[in-house]
Amino acid sequence: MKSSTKDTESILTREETRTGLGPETLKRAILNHLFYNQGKFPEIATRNDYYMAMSFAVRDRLLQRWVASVKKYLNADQKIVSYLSAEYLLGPHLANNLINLGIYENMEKASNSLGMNLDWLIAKEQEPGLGNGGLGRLAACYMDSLATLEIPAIGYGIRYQFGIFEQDIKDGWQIEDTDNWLRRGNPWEIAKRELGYDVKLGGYVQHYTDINGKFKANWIPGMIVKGIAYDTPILGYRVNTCNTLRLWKSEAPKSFDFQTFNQGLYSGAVSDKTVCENISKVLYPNDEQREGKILRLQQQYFFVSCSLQDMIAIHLSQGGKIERFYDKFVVQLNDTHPAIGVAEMMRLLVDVYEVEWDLAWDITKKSFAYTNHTLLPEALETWDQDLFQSVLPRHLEIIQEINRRFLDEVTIRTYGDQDLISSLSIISDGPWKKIRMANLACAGSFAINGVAALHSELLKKTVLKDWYQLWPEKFSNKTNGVTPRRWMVLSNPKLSSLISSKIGEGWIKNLDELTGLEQYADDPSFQQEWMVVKHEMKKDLAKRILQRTKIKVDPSSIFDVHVKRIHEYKRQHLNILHVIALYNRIKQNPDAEVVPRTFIFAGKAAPGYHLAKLMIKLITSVADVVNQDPIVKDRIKVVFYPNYNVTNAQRIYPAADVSEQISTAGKEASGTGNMKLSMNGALTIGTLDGANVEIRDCVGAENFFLFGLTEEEVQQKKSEGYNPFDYYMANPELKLAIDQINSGYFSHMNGSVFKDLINSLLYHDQYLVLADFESYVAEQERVAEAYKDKQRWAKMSILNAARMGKFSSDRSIKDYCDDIWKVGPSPVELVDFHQKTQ
Ligand code: GPU
Repeated sequence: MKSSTKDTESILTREETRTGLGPETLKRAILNHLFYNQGKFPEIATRNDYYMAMSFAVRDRLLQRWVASVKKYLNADQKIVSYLSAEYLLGPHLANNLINLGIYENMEKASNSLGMNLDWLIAKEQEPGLGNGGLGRLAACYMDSLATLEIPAIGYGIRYQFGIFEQDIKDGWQIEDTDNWLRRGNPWEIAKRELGYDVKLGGYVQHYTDINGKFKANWIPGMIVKGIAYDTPILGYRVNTCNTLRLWKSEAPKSFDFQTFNQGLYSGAVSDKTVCENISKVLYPNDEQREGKILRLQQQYFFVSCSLQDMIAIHLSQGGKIERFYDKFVVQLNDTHPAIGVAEMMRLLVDVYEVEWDLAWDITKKSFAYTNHTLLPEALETWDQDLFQSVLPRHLEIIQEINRRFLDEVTIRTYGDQDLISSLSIISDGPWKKIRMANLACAGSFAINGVAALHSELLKKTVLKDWYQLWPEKFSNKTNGVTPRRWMVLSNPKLSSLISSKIGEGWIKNLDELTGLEQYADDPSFQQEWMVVKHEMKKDLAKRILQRTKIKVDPSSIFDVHVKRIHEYKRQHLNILHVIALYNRIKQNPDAEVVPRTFIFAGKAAPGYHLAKLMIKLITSVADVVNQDPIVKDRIKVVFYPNYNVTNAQRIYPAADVSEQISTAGKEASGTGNMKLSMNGALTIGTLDGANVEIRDCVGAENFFLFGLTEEEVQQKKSEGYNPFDYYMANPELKLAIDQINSGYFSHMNGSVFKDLINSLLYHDQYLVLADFESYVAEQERVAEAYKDKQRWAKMSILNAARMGKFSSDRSIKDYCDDIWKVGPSPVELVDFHQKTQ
C-alpha cells in the first residue's frame, strides 16, 4: 500500500533527526546518544562518553547505508567478493567515517557547539590493531576501495580480543604490553548473537557405508566451538555502498545441534569455556614468521570454517544451488593463512552437502583465488602432519585425497617427472611429513598472484616456479595500492586542501588526476606553499616526538623516516650504520658541513625475534650517544618513536622528507609504506625491490635515490660465496662503526650487548647489509646535497606526489575485479527501511 503524503512527511522528519547530516542534527544526535546510550548528561559526561556518543551518531548514518547495501546484495543476482584474511589493520574508524560520509566540517561545528574539540574526541578511539603490518593494512585499504568502487564485498576475519601488542621502550629495549582495545567498548561493531556456526576441532573420523552403499566419513570432534559474527560497516567514500567486515569471536556452545552430532561421543565435545574463548583471544605478533602452534592452526580453521558456512548459508537462502556457489561468491585468500579453506570447502561439499568428489573439486577450484605476499622461505606456512591431524583429522584425509588425485594428474602431464611431482606435492615426503599450505592454495585456486611486478616475476622463478610451469595461465601480478582517503585526505588535510585548490577534488576518487600537479612543479609560489605545509606537519611531529621521547628535534632538518616492522631483511641496521658513519665524520671534523637531519625510526619487533629486538636496542643506544654529544651540535638527531601503529603512521607520513625503503633486493614483496610516503611528498632512498621498482618508474629516476645490489646481483654474490668480512675490512668507515658497536661505545662500554647482531653481520649477513653499505652512504650524500637546493627539492617532492596515481588501492581493486573476480560496481540507493518492502 502506498503511504499518504502526510506519512511520508513524518518519515522524512524522523529520518532527518535520525540520520540527517547537518550540524544541528548531529549535535542533537550526540546528545541523544549521550543520554540514551551512555546514561550521561553534559555536566558529568567524560570525553570518552562524548566519543562514544558521537560514534553512535555516526554509526546510525552508516547503518542506513549498510542496510540498503545488504538488502541489495541479498536480493540482486549479485556476485560478492569474499576477502578472507587473518588480519585487518584498520586504524581508527571515526575520522575516516566522517570523511567518507562528507560530514567532517559539520561534525566539527556540532562538537564545538557542545564545547568539545573534535580532535580530542577522535583521539579517544582505541584503534583496532587486528594485524601485524603490511598484509593486514593492505586488507584494510582494500575494504575501503571495494566500498568506494561500489563493489559488493564481505571481509571475513577474526575478532581478536587482543590485537597487536602495544610497544613501550624501557632502557632502550622494547617492552610489550597487551592491547586491550575492547576495554571501553567498541561502538563500530554490531554483534549478531543469533548468527553463529559450530566449528569442530580434534577428535577422529569414523568411516562407514550408508544404506545406498556410499562410502561416508563421520568426523567425531574432540571439541566444538561456536563462532559469533561481529559486523563492522565499511562505508565507501561519498557513496551509499557500505560493505561488511564480519569478524568471528569464538565461544563455548551453550547447546548443540543433536541432529548433527548425535552419532558419536558428543558429551566430551562440550568444551571448557576458556578453551573455546582462547581461539579468538590474541593475534600472533609475528610478521613473516610462522608460528607452528596448534592454537594458530585452530584460529585459521575457525574463522575460515565460519566464513565458508556463512557464505553457503547466504547462497542457499537465496535459492542458490550448492553446485553454483561460485556464481555468488569469489573467495580471495590473503596469503596462505586462510588456505585451509580449500580443504574445508571440500569437506562441506562432500561430507555435508553430499556432492560427488569430482564435482566438489571443480566447484572449489572455481571459487578460490590466492595472493602470495612473500618470498621469504621462513614465512611459507607448513604444518607438521601429526599436529595437523590432531586438530583436523578429517581435513588430513581430504588433503591426502586431493593430493593423490592431483599428483596422478601431474604424473600424466609431466610424464612422471619425479622432481616436479615431489615439489608440487601438498604433503612433503620424508620421515617428517608436512602439509604445505602454499601448495594447497595453488592446487585449489583458479588464479594466483603476487603483489608487485618484481615479486610476481620472482614467484614464477623461485617459490612457485613449478606451479608456474604447470599452470602459467593462472599467474598474474596485482601491484598493491593504498587508500588516498586515509593516507592523504585524513592524515594530511593541509596538503590535500592545497592539492584540491589547484586541481579540484576529483583526485580523491581518481588518483591519476594528481598528474594535474605536474604543471605547478616549477612554480615558485606553489613550491613555497607545498614546503610550508610540509614544514607545518614537521612541526606537529616534532611536538609529538618531544612529548613521547623527550627528544627535541629541529623541523628544518631533513626528516628521514624509516617506519615499518623491525626485520633483518628491512635492514634498519644498515640505516643506523650510516648514522654512525655520519656521526664519526662530525667527530673527526667538527666543522664539517653536515646538512641537519633527524633520523626517525618506528616499528615493532616480534617478541620472540631476538635480533630484531637487538636492532631496536642498537637504534636507541646510538640515539642516546649522538643526541647528547655536544660536538654534534644538534646537526643529527636519532629518534625511536614508540608504538608504531596506524594512528602514529598517520602523524609520521605527512612530516617525512625522506622515505627509507632499503630492503635487500628480492626480499620485500611489495611494500606499501613506500607508497604512502611518496604520496605525501617524501623522496625515496631505496633499492630495486618490491614496488620501489614501479614507484621509481612512475616518479622518474631523477626523483628517486637509488642504491644497492639488484636482485640478480644479490643472487650472484651469494652463489659466488659472499663474505661480509671482506667488506668490513675494506671500508674504514664501516669497520669503525662496527668496531664501536662491538667495543661498547654506544652501550656504556659493554660491547657484549650487541654481539649476536654483530656476529650475524660479520659472519653470515644473509641480507647483504655490508655489501650495500658503501653505495647506501654515497646515495645518502646525494640526498643531503639535493636538500640544500630548496627549489629542486620542492619540485622533486611535488612530482613524487603528482605521479603516484597508480598506487591507489582503487586501481589495485579494479585490477582484481577485471582480471580475477569478474565483479563490477553495483551502486546502492538509499531505501526507506521503515517501510517493509517485498
Ligand atoms: N607481509 Br607473508 C606482511 O606484512 N606479513 C606477512 O606475514 C606477509 C607479508 C607484507 C609484505 O612483507 C609486504 O612487502 C607487502 O607489501 C604486504 O605484505 C602486502 O602485500
